Amino acid sequence: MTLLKRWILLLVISVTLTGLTFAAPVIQEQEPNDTPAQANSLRSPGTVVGDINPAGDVDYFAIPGMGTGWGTIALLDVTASQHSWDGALTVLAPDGNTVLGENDGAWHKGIFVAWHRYQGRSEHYIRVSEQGHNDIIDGYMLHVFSLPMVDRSEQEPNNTLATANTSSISHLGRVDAETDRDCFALYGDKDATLLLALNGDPLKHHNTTDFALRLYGPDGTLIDESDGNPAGRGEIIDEHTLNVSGVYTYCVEAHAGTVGEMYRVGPIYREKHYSPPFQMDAQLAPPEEGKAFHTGEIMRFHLSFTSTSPLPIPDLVRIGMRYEPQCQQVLDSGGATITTDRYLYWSYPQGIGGYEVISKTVTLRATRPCQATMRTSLEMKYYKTGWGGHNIPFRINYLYYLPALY
Ligand SMILES: [Ca+2]
Ligand SMILES: [Ca+2]
Ligand SMILES: [Ca+2]
Ligand SMILES: [Ca+2]
Repeated sequence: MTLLKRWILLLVISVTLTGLTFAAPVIQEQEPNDTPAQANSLRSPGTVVGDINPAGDVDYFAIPGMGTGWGTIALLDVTASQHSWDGALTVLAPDGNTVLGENDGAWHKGIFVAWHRYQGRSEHYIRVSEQGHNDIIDGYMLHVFSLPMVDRSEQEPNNTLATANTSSISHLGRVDAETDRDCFALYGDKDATLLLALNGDPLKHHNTTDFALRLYGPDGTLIDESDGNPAGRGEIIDEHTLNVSGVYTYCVEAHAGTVGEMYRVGPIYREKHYSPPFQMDAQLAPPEEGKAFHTGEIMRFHLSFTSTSPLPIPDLVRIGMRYEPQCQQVLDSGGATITTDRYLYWSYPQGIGGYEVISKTVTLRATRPCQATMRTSLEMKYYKTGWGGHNIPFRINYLYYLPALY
């Protein structure tokens, strides 16, 4: 597959991804759901409410496998239960048997599993039960997220808020010494919710490191932390609502354990994956609103990308434009770094700086009557994501249709 085709494929995936919201309705479990074969279907992201009742009940939920580039985070909230609060949560492979992740740690509402990679596209299973199988949970709520896993490596030095790595969707890192601290920065809007999840043993190496996860606000003060789980387990900061817009930093530390053990960490922002804020605009300079271009006429296509956060966007960023070669001829590509028979791309292999503005103008000639659409695209490799962009329809007509003269 050519690079371009891969990018287009990635873009298609990403456009679907960007459409995800957490607005999916809360569903109620339907018994019997005691085996993988009886599992209730659950959308992802999704929420289901149910009971472990009678004692010994187990509940299976089937979630769509998203491929090995994706992973899952699940949280079991048992605070509504009048009986046991000892929930157990297991993520199972499509065979319904292989355990991918289990009880990675406790949070203040129950138990969670974080950042387990799907085995493929077949259905996977999430199992809810009670830890001793000897009590009831009368009211639990299970939240499930499916997210791309990019596992960007941390880049040292990143020990301070000032040297934090730009947060991607997920990171693999290691605490190299007891004094090592790994920080990741993201831009958050006021009133947005942030969930931070850390898997303390992503490679299943029986880690003995006791990790801690801390969140710092734009003014550098500690605003939330999770450090309650034992060695080899995860940590989670759930649904933290951001008080102001600005740069938030989360840091991973270890206060005991084996030097060099790895963790996986990443944010869920507004109930989906995080990518940086930006604005993209496009305009086709037409003669007048609603009027068509004439053959031979010059068409000017303006597009701009504006980063609206102070954080740099690392790694390859590619801005693109599609035109219609059947009726448009490119006279000036605006310095495009890649041109094909239908697309122009401007590539920024080292990424884009904070608040950077990129503006391009492409000059074309209308060559033939047609009705078509120009389109913009944006790809950000660091976030394994992109954006479908604008669709700008246009028409090109002959100069005049004269009535027949007799
Ligand atoms: Ca049940
Ligand atoms: Ca059941
Ligand atoms: Ca490190
Ligand atoms: Ca570090």
